[in-house]
Amino acid sequence: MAGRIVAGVLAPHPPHLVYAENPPQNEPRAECGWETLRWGYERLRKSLEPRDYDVIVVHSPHWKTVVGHHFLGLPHFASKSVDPIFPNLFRFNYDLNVDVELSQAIADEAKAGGLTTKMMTNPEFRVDYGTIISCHLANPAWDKPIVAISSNRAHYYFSNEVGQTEQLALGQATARAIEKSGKRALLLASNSLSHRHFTEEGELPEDMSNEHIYHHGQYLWDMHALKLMREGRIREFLDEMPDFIEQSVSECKEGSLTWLFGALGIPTYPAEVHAYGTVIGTGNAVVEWDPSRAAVEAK
Ligand code: 2X7
Ligand code: FE2
Repeated sequence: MAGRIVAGVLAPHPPHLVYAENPPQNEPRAECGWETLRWGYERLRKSLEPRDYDVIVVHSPHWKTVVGHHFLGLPHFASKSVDPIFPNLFRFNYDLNVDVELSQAIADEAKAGGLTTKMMTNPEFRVDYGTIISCHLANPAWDKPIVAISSNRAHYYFSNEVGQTEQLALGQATARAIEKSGKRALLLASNSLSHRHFTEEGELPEDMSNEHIYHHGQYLWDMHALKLMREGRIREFLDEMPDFIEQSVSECKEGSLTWLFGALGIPTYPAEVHAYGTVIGTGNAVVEWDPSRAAVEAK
């Protein structure tokens, strides 16, 4: 049977969310915090429950590669991941399995489509915190293998438009490889939306009296982006994304969400917004696309 994408999710990775969940893998302990977003992830997990899947494919802003798109290429990685900016919040002992067969198949498909790719086969490689956090919040049981894809710097070295073209092509290659694999895949785009953030942390990180959107203009951009997602207007969103990136310093510049749109075939059906909230002033949303809705909407 042909493989398929069971869901595509915008699954942001602020380390604060894992910190506030207090999983046994993370060393620091929290009292509470960022409930709106954490409950959004809870709603996402409930929504995914009836749809079984074989593998999680995640594209992360914090594995930054200059030459081409890189893929984890060994079956197992285990180490401690420490957030370089927030070591007080995130020191996470990870132990994860990789679906190397699918990883290689996506890399091959992308290469055949003209992209530069590389498999990461260094057993000492430290998996980035974006990959770990999005995977943990979507599936805290860690009972599925993952495919992890790096964030190529084409947006930075060339332009937002060139980066976007690359990421759409990578997404399309991802979808083709999944279809040929016969596997059911959950896709995670790990980026935040608006991304201007505070430069000083309060005494207690989870003191929510300090948490708010950084700037009204950023909030307006986030609400506009979410409106387009909820109305299935992704082609328009892609047309506006270069401006969104520049004006809201959006983490979409890392390409994860554009990759997801490429993999989903630029959806025209409505997305489900499970939550929107800020973390140190940045805008974050948990948003799900269910491709089975494409058929329903087409009727
Ligand atoms: O990496 C991040 C992020 N994207 C958003 C908010 C806070 C911290 O880290
Ligand atoms: Fe980030």
